[in-house]
This record gives sequence, C-alpha cells and structure tokens, in this order.
Amino acid sequence: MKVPVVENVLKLNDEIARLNRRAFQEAEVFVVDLIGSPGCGKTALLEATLEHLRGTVEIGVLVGDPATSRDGQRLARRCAHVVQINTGNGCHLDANQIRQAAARLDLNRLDILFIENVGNLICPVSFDLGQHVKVGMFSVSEGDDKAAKHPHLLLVSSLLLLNKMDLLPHVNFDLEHFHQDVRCLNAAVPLLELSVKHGQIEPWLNWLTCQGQLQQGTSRVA
Ligand SMILES: Nc1nc2c(ncn2[C@@H]2O[C@H](COP(=O)(O)OP(=O)(O)OP(=O)(O)O)[C@@H](O)[C@H]2O)c(=O)[nH]1
Ligand SMILES: [Mg+2]
Ligand SMILES: [Zn+2]
Repeated sequence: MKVPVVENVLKLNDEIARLNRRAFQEAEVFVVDLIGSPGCGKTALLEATLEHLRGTVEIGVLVGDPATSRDGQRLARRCAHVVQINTGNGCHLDANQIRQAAARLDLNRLDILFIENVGNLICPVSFDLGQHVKVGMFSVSEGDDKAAKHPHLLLVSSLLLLNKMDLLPHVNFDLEHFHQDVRCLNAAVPLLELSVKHGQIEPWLNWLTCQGQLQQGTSRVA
C-alpha cells in the first residue's frame, strides 16, 4: 500500500509569507523579525529604539507572546502602531498570524515594522514571515554556549546581538569563546554587543539606518 507523504509542511506558511513579502515591498516598509530566548531583552531593545528614532522614522511593532498583552502595552507607550499576538501554546509566530496582525496597521504609513517573535531560539528560525531580515538576539546571562547550540539561528540571521553586556563581570560568560563559536558557524554575520539597560544601542541603530537606506535603494531600483 502506498502511504501518502507530506513533503513540505511549511508550504502553506511559505505561500502566505510570499503574500506578506509582497505587501511589505509595496508599502516600502522594512521588516525585521527579532528572535531571542525569553527575557534576553527584545522588548527593552524595541522600547529604546522607539525612543531614539522618535520623530525620524515611523515604526510599527507586531509582538508575539503565548499570553498577556504586557509587551504590547509597554511598546504602545512609545508607539501608536502596535499589535499584540497571543499564540496560546504556540511557541513561534507564523506567516498567517503576521498577515492578520499586519492588516490592523496602515503599512503605507510605516518605514520600519518590527516583529518581536515569541521568546524561543528554535522554531521561529524555520518560519518565513515575509520579513526582510531575521535578527538573532542573545544575552550574557543565558550562558556562552547558546550560539553553538543554535547553529540554525546563526545561519539565517542577518545580524546577531549580544545584550546585557553590563552583567558580564557578574556572570560566567566567556566572551572570546562565544565569538569563536559565532565565527565558526557564520564568519560573515555581524555581531553587536549591547547594554540596552544602559542605553548602549548605538551599533544597532547604525545598522538599522544602513539597512533601511539599503532597502529603500533596492525598492527604487526594482
Ligand atoms: N542588566 C540588564 N538587564 C536588561 C538589559 N536589557 C533588558 N534587561 C532586563 O531583562 C528583563 C527582560 O527584558 P524584556 O525586554 O522583557 O525581554 P524579552 O526578550 O522581551 O522577554 P520575552 O518577551 O518575555 O521573551 C527585564 O527585566 C529587562 O529590564 C540589559 O542590557 N542589561
Ligand atoms: Mg518581550
Ligand atoms: Zn514553535
């Protein structure tokens, strides 16, 4: 008997991601999918980013959490275009959730759309949301082995962030070892060290500005 085989369980997700990507391109909005473990500082980074870029670019945020709208409320204090997505027992965002949530925003008004993914270093990597870039975020309080243990995240990320550098003297984290692991797995990806708590996010803001300009250039050419 021939047993049916589902070859690509992500096929439907990928089709919806393509629609999202087209909608983002048409609206000329640069979309960043921020992936990191629970508590690494994703919302804190977005709060600080909103603060710094206030009045210069229009930003929207789609934020995923299994439950509560706490992150959504934190971000809405600094941003008028925030949608909270509750995933229940889902541990990642998918393209359809992004499609529905993005429909609540006027994409044409936005320059940047951040997607704060559910705190998780594993399956958010596999789900195309239609984003331009995925950014992987770690923090020193999680231990220096997290890059090595999550090679797929390193491979799909256009940028890596290492947060909570202020805690380095207090935790068991071998910075050189972490850098070596990153270089071994992906020699090309930039790695920026931040301390969001102390407002040290300039390298991230510079990267964001460069990417935004690059994207604008590309969409004009295309
Ligand atoms: N010491 C220190 N603490 C930080 C830093 N950045 C964020 N935190 C703290 O880390 C905790 C978690 O920050 P969040 O921004 O909520 O982290 P998150 O990644 O959004 O967490 P989830 O959405 O639950 O996955 C908070 O208590 C922050 O104040 C930092 O640079 N240094
Ligand atoms: Mg958060
Ligand atoms: Zn998942």
